[in-house]
Amino acid sequence: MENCLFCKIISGEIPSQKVYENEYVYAFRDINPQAPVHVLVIPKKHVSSLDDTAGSTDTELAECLRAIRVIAAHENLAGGYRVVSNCGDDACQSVHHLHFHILGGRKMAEQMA
Ligand code: IU
Repeated sequence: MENCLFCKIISGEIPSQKVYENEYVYAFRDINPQAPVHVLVIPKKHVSSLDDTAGSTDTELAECLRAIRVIAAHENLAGGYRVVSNCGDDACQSVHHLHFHILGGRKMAEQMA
C-alpha cells in the first residue's frame, strides 16, 4: 500500500535488518528495541491491524504465528518471550500495518500493561 512504512520495508525501499522472510511474512529488528531481542513480524499483504483481517486467508494469518516460533528458536529464546500486537488507538498502535512484536532476551514484567 502506498505510503505505508512497513510496505516500503517489505519492498526494500526503506532498509531494515531482516531476520526472516517467506512468501507470506517478513520480519525485521525493531528500530527502537525494548528488549535485547525485539523483532517485528508482519504479513506481506497489507492489512492495517488484527481488526482488519476479515479478508485475510487462514494461511496468511497462520504464517505469522509459524514465523514467530521459527524466529524465537533462531534468536535463542528458549527461556521464553512475549508477543504483542497493538491494535488501534487505545493500544497506541503507531504503524498501521499489522505487526507482532517478539520481545525476549530478558525477564518480562509480570504486568503486561
Ligand atoms: P506499534 O505497536 O505500532 O507502536 O509499533 C510500531 C513499532 O515500529 C515500534 O516499536 C517502532 O519502534 C517500530 N518502527 C520500526 O521498527 N521502524 C520504523 O521505521 C518505525 C517504527 I516509524
